[in-house]
Amino acid sequence: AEPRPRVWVSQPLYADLEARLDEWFEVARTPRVTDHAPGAIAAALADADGALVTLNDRIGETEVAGASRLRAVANVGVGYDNLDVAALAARGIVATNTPGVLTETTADFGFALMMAAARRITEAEHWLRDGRWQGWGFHELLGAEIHGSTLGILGMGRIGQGIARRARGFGMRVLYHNRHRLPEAVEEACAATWTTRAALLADSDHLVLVLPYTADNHHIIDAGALAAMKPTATLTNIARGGLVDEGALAEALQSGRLAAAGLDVFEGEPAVDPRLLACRNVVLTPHVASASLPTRRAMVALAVDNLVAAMGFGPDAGHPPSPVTRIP
Ligand code: 8YV
Repeated sequence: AEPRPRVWVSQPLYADLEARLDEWFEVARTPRVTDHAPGAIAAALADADGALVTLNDRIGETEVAGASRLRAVANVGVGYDNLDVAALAARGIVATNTPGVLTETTADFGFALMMAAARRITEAEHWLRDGRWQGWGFHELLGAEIHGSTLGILGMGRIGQGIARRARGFGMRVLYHNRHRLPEAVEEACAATWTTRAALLADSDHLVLVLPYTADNHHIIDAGALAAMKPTATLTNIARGGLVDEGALAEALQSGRLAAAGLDVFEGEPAVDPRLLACRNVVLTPHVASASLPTRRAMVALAVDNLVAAMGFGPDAGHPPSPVTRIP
């Protein structure tokens, strides 16, 4: 009999969902990538026909150079900047992601992080825990308003639209900027108005980043962009750390050029820039915006569906539900 295709699962996910892979494949499992020696991804891919990976796994030219059997890479996550899609496509390797299933959970978190930054929630808690609460203070820990303020959304895809829908219930005015303006019906459904990037920076009281990270938008929020924002504004990033010049942000937060920030993602994560750690007025979380059990399970289930289908098995053989590259 034909040997079964081999797939590599780059870190333990959910055993019951991964078990579906055992129906079709020989499965090679490894501890998470942070434990891998350099070159471990290339070695794991060298004899794999398919792979189930996460944002911990950077897969580019070097990793696929010796992967002569590799046909599909299923990413657990909607963002797939960890994959060099052009390098994969050039070798006919199908790449997939997990859009849709994490939209609402991630939008919930983005809204919470924005509110936490604006209302100084973690700063207030640290203040209390440090024993500085000596009686109710009229002037302590004053934050920025949410209701009646202007929310700016940079990147108006599924998650951005989810945040816009939430903002409506908080009585916010919603502006957005996106390469492509949304159809009028969608704009109406989330009560959001398109504006230029410059106007978005200048007019937002709270700016939220929800755009994919590409070579074109590296450090899209740099010193110049921060200088264009209101000094009373907040910045929230639940997309990718590389969108923000963290040194410039830390300086803006320290100097009072920007009121506060909420960051769930970092350029060198899991390392966090010490200049940000030194700021009081930033809420820092370890890339957890999609972290609820139902959502994480749905992401893995979709990634498994994608991998099975991309490898030519199951009911959707040849038609993975969410490819990011054109299927040859
Ligand atoms: C994931 C994310 O936790 O979906 C994304 O783009 O950043 C997170 O939801 C991560 O991608 C896991 O690989």
